[in-house]
Amino acid sequence: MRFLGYFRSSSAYRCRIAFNLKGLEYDFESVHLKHGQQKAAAYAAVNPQQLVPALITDDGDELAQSLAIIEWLDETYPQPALLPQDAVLRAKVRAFAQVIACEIHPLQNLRVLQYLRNELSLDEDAVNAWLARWLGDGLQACEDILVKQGGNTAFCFGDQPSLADICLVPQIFSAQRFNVDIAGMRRINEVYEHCQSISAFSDAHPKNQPDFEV
Ligand SMILES: N[C@@H](CCC(=O)N[C@@H](CS)C(=O)NCC(=O)O)C(=O)O
Repeated sequence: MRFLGYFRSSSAYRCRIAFNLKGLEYDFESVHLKHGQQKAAAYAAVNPQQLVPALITDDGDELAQSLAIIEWLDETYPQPALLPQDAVLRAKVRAFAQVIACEIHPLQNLRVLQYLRNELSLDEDAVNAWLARWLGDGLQACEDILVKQGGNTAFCFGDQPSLADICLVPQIFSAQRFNVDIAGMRRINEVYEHCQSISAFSDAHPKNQPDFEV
């Protein structure tokens, strides 16, 4: 498998955690987002949306969208399962993942921040206020969902890692990176800390990637 990503991309980070949880090897190719390599013809031919990550399977199929890639991995390499057996719990895990992937993450994406800075001419204070608002509100919703769920398991939705944890950990990394204050969100911080103690999560951290830059 060829995995095309970038160390700081939280969508790629999700996939790295999934690979690690399943013990899968892959060939990594870095797509340098700050250098605009996602817009180069070679990458756009793989993913016309010009966003990372992308996965090229051993059969040559080209997959995009981190949640679709992770579900493909889960269907192709079923152990350990990343979605619960129970249909209701599975829907809750998917909903939580989508809160992050569909509602929070798109508002912090590089192209969105570039638009705010370059086309709307917002200064850094305004951009930071944008990030604090949308990441803060979004992660507060994640906190409230997990508290409502019971809030007493090792991972988001039980004692096994799932797609929910795979999405939560990179999103908390992003909040830290953008200096969004989430200190009062006890439950998501607790799950994050627990995940950091597991090598599948810690090895996937951006600082441990071959293309890491300060
Ligand atoms: N929903 C997509 C999001 C992909 C995405 O937005 N990737 C970001 C990095 S996390 C990207 O490639 N940004 C490049 C840009 O904004 O130009 C997924 O889950 O894969």
